[in-house]
Amino acid sequence: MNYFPNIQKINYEGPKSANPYAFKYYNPDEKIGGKRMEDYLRFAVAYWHTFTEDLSDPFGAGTAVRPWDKFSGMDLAKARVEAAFEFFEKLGVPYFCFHDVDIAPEGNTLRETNQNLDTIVSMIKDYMKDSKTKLLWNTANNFTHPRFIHGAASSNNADVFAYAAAKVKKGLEIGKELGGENYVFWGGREGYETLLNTDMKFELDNLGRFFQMAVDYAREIDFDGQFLIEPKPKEPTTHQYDFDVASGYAFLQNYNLQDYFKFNIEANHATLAGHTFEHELHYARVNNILGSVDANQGHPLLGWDTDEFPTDLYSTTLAMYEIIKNGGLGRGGLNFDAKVRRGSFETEDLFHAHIAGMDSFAVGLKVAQKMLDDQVLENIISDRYQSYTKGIGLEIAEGKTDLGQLEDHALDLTDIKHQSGKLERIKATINQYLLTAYSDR
Ligand code: XLS
Ligand code: CA
Ligand code: CA
Repeated sequence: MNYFPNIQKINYEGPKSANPYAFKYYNPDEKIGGKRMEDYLRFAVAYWHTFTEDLSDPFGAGTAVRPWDKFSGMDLAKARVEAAFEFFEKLGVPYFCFHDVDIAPEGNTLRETNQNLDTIVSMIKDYMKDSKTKLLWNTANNFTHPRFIHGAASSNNADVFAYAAAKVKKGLEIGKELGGENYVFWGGREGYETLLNTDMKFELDNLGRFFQMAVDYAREIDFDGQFLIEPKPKEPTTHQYDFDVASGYAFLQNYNLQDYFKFNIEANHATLAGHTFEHELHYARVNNILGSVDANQGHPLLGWDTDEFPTDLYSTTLAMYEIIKNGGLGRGGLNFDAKVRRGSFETEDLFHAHIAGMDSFAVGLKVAQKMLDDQVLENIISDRYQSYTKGIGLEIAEGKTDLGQLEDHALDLTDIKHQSGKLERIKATINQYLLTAYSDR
């Protein structure tokens, strides 16, 4: 069946195109910094937002009109696979991502659920044979079902711990079966509402054991996908254990898991944690734990996870700057963990949204590469830290000083010379790069 009969393959037509079904900036074969755009950006479609999301919100029913809505149960799951591969093909996207519950309905028991998964996974595998779209990552949804009311691996209930572990086991097997390049752990309910009934230390120890078992099982079945932790500070629980990259990294080091995990950084989770998107990317990059990205954006006026498609060019530029400095994303990619707004209920909006997101990151890539070629921020930063290139500064940087020596240096210091941080000039320069990157066309 043809689910998107009015839409042809989306091609690159350039910035002057008025065709809404064309890329204006994303040109897969164009080389940026010596690499094809497609290979740099490694875009992925999120199965849940694009094929299962109904656009309901806490105050209103779903609005999405989808051509597969007429089906239910396993027929619906199969229709979604057909629609998904048609969508991937038309969008020309190299990757997709899913949770177990996105692709197949749950049965009455986990045994039944796994049978449903087997049917759909083998169907997906067949479709993948004729498709260039690969699996960026899959994950277990250990948060939606009421059994996860008090958490999954951090639940007070051992049966739930076992259930969650069994779902991860199946997820790793599916990842291996479909050649997944990564496997994600988002701690949807791994946190707590109140300390008044919570044994935090025990829950953290259990989480550590849970991850260790996953590491061991991946090794046992020879699954070589990169493990990724996806931090989020709150929502659904008040306090989430993987608050941000820094706290997730401290957790991994505490439980001796740091060699097995990198991070999947979501823009909207960064801002919920009170950080910028680029802060989280930067922190991960300098610690060599930047794995993959959930490319979306939050709403500046709303305090929750709005998962909007990324259209803010300033943000995509600063994000791509970090990604380029990281040498790319390796096995990771840019997954659109983003949903169309409730008012954008038509099927075509799914294409418009992805085109907007892909074009926005393509612009970010191009502008960031140009800034790096010209060493714009590098020159500003090295100039700003120049006091550490000579004299006492050089000795501090080389670890050759002690407090006594620094006291000798400081006791009679009277004129400490500062230089301006020049923030406004820097921002004006970035605007200039943003506005001129395409002026040669
Ligand atoms: C929810 C998360 C989730 C993860 C995968 O906020 O973003 O969708 O990416 O479980
Ligand atoms: Ca996410
Ligand atoms: Ca989110």
